[in-house]
Order: sequence, then structure tokens, then C-alpha cells
Amino acid sequence: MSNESNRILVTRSSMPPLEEYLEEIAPLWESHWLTNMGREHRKLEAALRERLGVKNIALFTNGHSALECILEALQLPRNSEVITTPFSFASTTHAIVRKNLMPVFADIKADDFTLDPESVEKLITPRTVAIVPVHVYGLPCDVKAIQDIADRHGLKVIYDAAHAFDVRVDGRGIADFGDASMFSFHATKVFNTIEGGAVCFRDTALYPVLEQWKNFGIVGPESVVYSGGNAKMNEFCAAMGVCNLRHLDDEIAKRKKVAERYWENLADVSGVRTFQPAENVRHNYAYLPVTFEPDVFGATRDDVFDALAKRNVGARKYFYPLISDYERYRAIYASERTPTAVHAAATVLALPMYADLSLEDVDRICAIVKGVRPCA
Ligand code: T4K
Repeated sequence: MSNESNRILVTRSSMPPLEEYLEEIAPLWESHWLTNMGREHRKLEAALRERLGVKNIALFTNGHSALECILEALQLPRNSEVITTPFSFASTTHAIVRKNLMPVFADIKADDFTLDPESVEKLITPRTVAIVPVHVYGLPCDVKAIQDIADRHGLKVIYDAAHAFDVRVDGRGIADFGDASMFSFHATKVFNTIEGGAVCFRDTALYPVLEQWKNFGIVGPESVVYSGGNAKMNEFCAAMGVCNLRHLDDEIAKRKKVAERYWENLADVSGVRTFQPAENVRHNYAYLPVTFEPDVFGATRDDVFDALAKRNVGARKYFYPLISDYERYRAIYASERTPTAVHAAATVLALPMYADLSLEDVDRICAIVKGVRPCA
């Protein structure tokens, strides 16, 4: 692990065998149909509907566009409040803001980094219209408590399920909760379409709206009814998804072995915490978050990050800084109001996680972690 060629990054895209992809895209050379909801797009849509066990799904160029689009399609009143988490990727809050809604940050739970329902409930005002929770690292939110709050207060629930593809709770697909769930199929995800994303949604009437939004609001050759954007998944990305989906079970099984090796290695290290899914959850092993409590472990998260970087291991501080601490938002929000999120952002590190990471490399990464001593 000492030179560029054996550098280990936080993740590595899974790809199907080249021949399989070539076979999938070969017909495109005959049809010359490359985008605008072609054959591969529809094929992937149908395959995902089945895999995820959902009635409604629409594909997009990326998860972010899917999230923006569903927020718009639900026609949430301009400037109304949407309760969300500051412990996420930029996309979650940006989508809310870009749709002229006001994000309100609730705190998270220390045991799985997802929105704390108690904190959510305290922040509800007459202007609150929706909750946008995140199944961060693929760890499911407290879906029952969140739905209970939403039902009692008449709120929509739109999950950012970017990390949670194929996760199940009590045997139910993760997209079966809330009004809608957005998935990211970015190259760094468990299931990728190079760039891509999707939204699954409860109300079937939204399907034409989402289809039109991603194609400029065009309804027919001479009819444009909506100020839509352009966010259509193209045929090459869809074909990548069609192929990758065939290998998904194998991908997740390999990730499980990697995760278990990490958990085993780090189990008895004081001040180090790993995050296993609850028994009722079928996990996807999307990320490998670990927290370091400096008072107990004897070194900070940043010490661990630096030690790994020195040995050519690229861990990532997902998610530091908190969104509420971004230059864009920090004048408006006070992160002290979400102390658990502040603590998580300061102590968490995502260690390398991908299907082909060898167990020997996991052992070496863990040995570096365990050997970390603070810089003098
Ligand atoms: N909501 C949440 C909670 C999200 O985490 C995200 C995206 C979204 C919404 C929005 O979904 P999308 O619109 O992206 O579909 C990455 C991804 O770009 C982003 O999709 C992801 N979350 C975020 C957590 O991570 P970076 O800036 O960390 O990516 P990057 O380029 O540093 O890549 C990380 C590692 O992945 C590299 O060190 C190596 C590996 N990699 C990367 C690329 C680009 C590959 O193996 N192949 C590749 O092609 O943002």
C-alpha cells in the first residue's frame, strides 16, 4: 500500500464484464437511438420496478435531479418549511433550497446517524409541509416513527434513499415507505448506472408529471404544458444499469464479507464504534462508517484520516462539514442546535468499501487504524 498503483480509495465502481456491456449496447449501433427514453431506459425501469418491488419508478440522469423533481411534482408551497438533516451530502439540502423551500435542520440519532423523530417533532410549525430524511450509509431511518409524525401533522415524507438501494426493513423494500424515495445510481454507489438516479413514489398520477419534467415539460409533438428540465437517463447509462443489476446479489454478498471483516477487526478497540444493521434490516453494505472518540481511543478522527492517507489509503470524512456549516448556509443556521450531528461530523470516517476490496487489505487498513497515535 505504499505506491500509487496500490492506492486504496474510499470506493471503486463495480463494472460488469466488458463483453456483457458490449452485447447490451450493440443494438444501439443499429437503432441509432441513444437517449430520450429508449429501449434500454424502459428495460431498466421495468427491471428496477421488479427488483425494488415498487409500482411507480421514474429514471433520471442523477439522484439529485430526481430529488429536485419529486419535490417540485409534489407541489409543496413556495417558502414552506421542510425538516431535514444537516448530516448528509450537499444534494439533500440544495434540492430543497433550489425548489424554493426552506430547510429546517433537525438533529440525528447517535446510533445510526438518521433523523431523530423527537427532534423532528419539536421543529414542526404551521409552515412545515414535508420531511426529507436520509437513510444515510444505507442505514434505514426510523420509518415507523417518521410516518407517525407525518400522519399526525399532515406532512409529506420524501426519503433521500441515495445510499439505500435494495435495503429492506421487516421484509419491505425501503422505497415502500413515505410518499417517495430517491435513489442515486452514481458510479460510487452499490448499484450504478455511471451517473443516474431514480425516484419511486406512491401516487401513480405523478408518473406523467415526472416523465414530462425530465423532458422539458413536453407532452406531445406540439404540446408543452410544464416548465420542465432535461434529466433523462441515456441509453448507455441505462444499459450499464441493466448489466450491473444482474450482478447485484454477488456485489452485495462480497461487500457483506468486507464489512464483516472490518467489524470483526475493530470489535474490541476502545473508543472505536462500527455500525451494524438492526436484525430486521437487509443491508446493502454501501459504506463503512466508523467513529473515533478521542478521549477513549487516544486519537482523533483526523489523526486516523492522516495516518491512512500517509499509507495511501483514501478514507473520506463523509459527512464533514455539516451542511449547516457550509459557507452557503452557516449565516442562516446554528449547528449547535443539532449537537449529535456536530459530534458525528467530527468523529466519523468512512473507510474504504467496495466489493473487490480484499480481506487482506481490510486487515492492513484496520492495523493502521489500530496503530494510530496522535501526532506529537
Ligand atoms: N443524497 C445523498 C445522501 C448523496 O450521498 C448523494 C450523492 C446524492 C443525494 C446525490 O446523488 P447523485 O446526484 O450524485 O446521483 C460522491 C458522489 O459523487 C455522490 O454521488 C455521492 N452522493 C457522494 C457521497 O460521494 P465525491 O465528491 O465524494 O466523489 P469522488 O469523485 O471523490 O469519488 C469518491 C471515490 O469513488 C473516489 O475516490 C474513487 C471512486 N470512484 C469515483 C468515481 C467518480 C470510482 O471508483 N469511479 C468513479 O467514476 O462524491
